[in-house]
Amino acid sequence: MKKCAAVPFTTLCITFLLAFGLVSCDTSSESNASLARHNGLPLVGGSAAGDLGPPVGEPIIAMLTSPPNVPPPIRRNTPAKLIVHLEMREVEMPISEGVTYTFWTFGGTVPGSFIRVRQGDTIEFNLANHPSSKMPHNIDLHAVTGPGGGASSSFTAPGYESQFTFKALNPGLYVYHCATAPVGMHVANGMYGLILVEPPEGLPPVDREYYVMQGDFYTVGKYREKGHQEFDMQKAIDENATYVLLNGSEGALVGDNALSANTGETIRLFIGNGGPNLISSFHVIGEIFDKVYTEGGSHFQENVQTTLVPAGGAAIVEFRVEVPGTLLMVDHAIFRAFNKGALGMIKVDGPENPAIYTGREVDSVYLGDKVNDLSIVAEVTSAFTTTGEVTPAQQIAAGEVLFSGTCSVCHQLDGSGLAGVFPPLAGSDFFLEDRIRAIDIVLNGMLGPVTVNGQIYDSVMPPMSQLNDDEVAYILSYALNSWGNDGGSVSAAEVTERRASTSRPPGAAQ
Ligand code: HEC
Ligand SMILES: [Cu+2]
Repeated sequence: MKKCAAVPFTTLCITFLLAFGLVSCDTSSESNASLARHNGLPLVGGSAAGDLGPPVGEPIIAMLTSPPNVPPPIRRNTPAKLIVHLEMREVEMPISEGVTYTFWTFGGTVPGSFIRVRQGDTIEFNLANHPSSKMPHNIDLHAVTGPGGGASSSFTAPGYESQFTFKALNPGLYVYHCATAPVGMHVANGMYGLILVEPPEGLPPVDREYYVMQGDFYTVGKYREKGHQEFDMQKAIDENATYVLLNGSEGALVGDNALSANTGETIRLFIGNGGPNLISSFHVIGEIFDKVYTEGGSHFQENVQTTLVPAGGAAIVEFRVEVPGTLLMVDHAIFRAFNKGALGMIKVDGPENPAIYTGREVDSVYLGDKVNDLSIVAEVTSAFTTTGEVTPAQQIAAGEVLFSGTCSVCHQLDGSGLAGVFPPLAGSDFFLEDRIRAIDIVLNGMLGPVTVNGQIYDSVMPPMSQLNDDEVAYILSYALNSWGNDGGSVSAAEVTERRASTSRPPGAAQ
């Protein structure tokens, strides 16, 4: 016979007694019931319920996938012995257009290979470190019950392999990461991924599943500064991220790499956050999450706009897409999306559904320079770095892309401005009179009255000093040679000189 220990429970028991005239307070049957249901939700029983006995049948080699792909759902109804082979490699890959970084990876990608197992499975984990690696690495899987999550059994020098075995007791979506000192540095270099432990009955069927994981990156050079970039330990300690990325690169989920779906389909995203420092306010512009398995656990919340994904945490989000167009996945800490790269796309195809939404694309409102092909900007810059020369035509082509993403919101795509508010650049006597002054305006902004073609404008242009010197040169060269303007060019060296000899207003990027 159990006792009525806690106060609210006592109250409950008393109510129970009064209602049914019972004399004892036996809750043994009730504790079973409360294991099954709590506030109307089924409980899954935690790790105590996760040991489904010894593996049944021959060992199975686990199928791992690279992001954004997810292995197919598990159809077994018995626990198995699953053999995982994962190789750690240090690889140079693009982090942005024209920018490379040496990532440390699980399986050659950032995030690392997706692992899918079933609750109760016994997992033999084989971790290899490629001979070309410079560092030792290991793995801490948050799905492991045991000290270090496997880290202490998996320390692996270059050219070696290690093995440990664990039973996946708790269902859920879990982060794994390297835990070799300095841990922060290994994580910042991309050493994380997700492991899904499916409940025995599996997850409800959906039409598409994808794998998206955020991470913050710290480079010595500024955002989009071209060439190879090194890790910056001080920026990492200061939590001053240069890039915040979905799937390890600015281009990973945009343009041709966008995720795809058709109207009427339900999408499930396995969202992770490797950190090392920043939490993610994960949001899809143009959708509402029908379900969110908060923090990757067993219960879902419904009808959610933005879900918080902690560093070293995960979430499963599901939504049905009703109308065609491009959905944007972002960290809604929004400067990260538009100035640090935390942006991905889902292209939804299908017939318009004006009863639900009348318009089509969100691209022009939100996307800025991502509508266009930024690779042209990178190509021009790297041509300059290798040959020391950029043709005027190349400069102008790169400038057009950047202008449309940066200046056209105010000065308009055709440079005509907006009467009384934004002065024109097309045929502007003021602009064409002094191209060096134009550099200063772009870098430092402009305020107070200015007369352009006889019209007075008295407004504010914010400084655009977040653009690098190449970018400012391309934009101004494009503007000088467009819309009937009479030509000329601006060089990156001239921008460098003006940046050094003028000062930005307080608060502007330097
Ligand atoms: C947020 C709106 C906005 C953006 C974006 C913007 N400008 Fe301006 N720009 C203005 C305004 C407003 C003025 C006039 C400021 C004043 O009244 O003192 C101006 C003035 C100018 C002028 C001098 C006046 C003229 O028309 O000749 C130049 C040159 C110029 N901008 C270039 C650019 C370039 C190049 C970019 C992109 C790198 C850019 N601007 C981005 C709003 C903007
Ligand atoms: Cu490592």
